[in-house]
Amino acid sequence: MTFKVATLSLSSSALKIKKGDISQWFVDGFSDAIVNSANERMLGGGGCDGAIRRAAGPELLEACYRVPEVGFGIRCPTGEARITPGFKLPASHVIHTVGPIYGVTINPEASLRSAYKNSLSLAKANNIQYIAFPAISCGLYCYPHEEAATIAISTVKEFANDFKEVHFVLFTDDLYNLWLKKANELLSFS
Ligand code: AR6
Repeated sequence: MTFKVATLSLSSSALKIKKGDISQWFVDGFSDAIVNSANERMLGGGGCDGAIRRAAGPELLEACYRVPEVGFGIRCPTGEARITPGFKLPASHVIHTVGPIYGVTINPEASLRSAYKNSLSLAKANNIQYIAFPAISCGLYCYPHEEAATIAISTVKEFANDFKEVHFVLFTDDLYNLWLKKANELLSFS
C-alpha cells in the first residue's frame, strides 16, 4: 500500500500524517503501538477496531477478556486507555481507547481530549517510542471531523516530545486532507 506522508517537525520529535490502514502500520525494530478506537466493552466492533482485530488474530480478543472489568461489562471507560500486545499485527502493542459518542457522551470535547492524552500517557509508561492514532470517534461515534482534528492535533502537540514520532493514520482522502490543513494551522514548522 502506498502511504501519502506529510512530516511536520515538533521540537524534538516528528508528527507524521498518513493515509492508510492503521492495522498495517509499524516501525521496524522499535517499540511501537497503534491506537485502537474501541468501545467500553473492548470485545470488538467494526471500523478501525474490526480491522485491527482481524489483523491481530484471536489472541487479541483473549487478551481483552483478561482486562479487568471496572463496571458491568466495562473494561475501558470513555476517555481512558488500556494496553495489550499486538499479537499478529505488525505493531508490537495496541493501545485501546474509547472516544465519546457525539450527541450522547456529556462533554465530548473533554472526553476526546482525554482519549488522546491517556493513550499517550500509557504509551510513555510502556516505553513506546513510536505511536500511531486513527481519527478517534470520527466514524461510528459521529464526532464532527473538523473539531475532532483540532482536538487531536492540539492534544498530541502537548505530548509529542515524549516520543520519537507520533503518526496519524487516516483512512480517507477527506480526513487526510483535513488533518493536514489543521496541522498547518496549529503547528509551526521548522
Ligand atoms: N485504519 C485507519 N482508520 C480506519 C480504519 C483503518 N483500518 N478503519 C476505519 N478507520 P470508527 P469510532 C477510520 O468507526 O468512531 C467500532 O465499532 C474511520 O474512517 O472505527 O471511534 C468500535 O468497536 C474513522 O475515520 O471508530 C466502537 O464501537 C475512524 O477510523 C466504535 O466503532 C474512526 O472510526 C468506535 O467508533
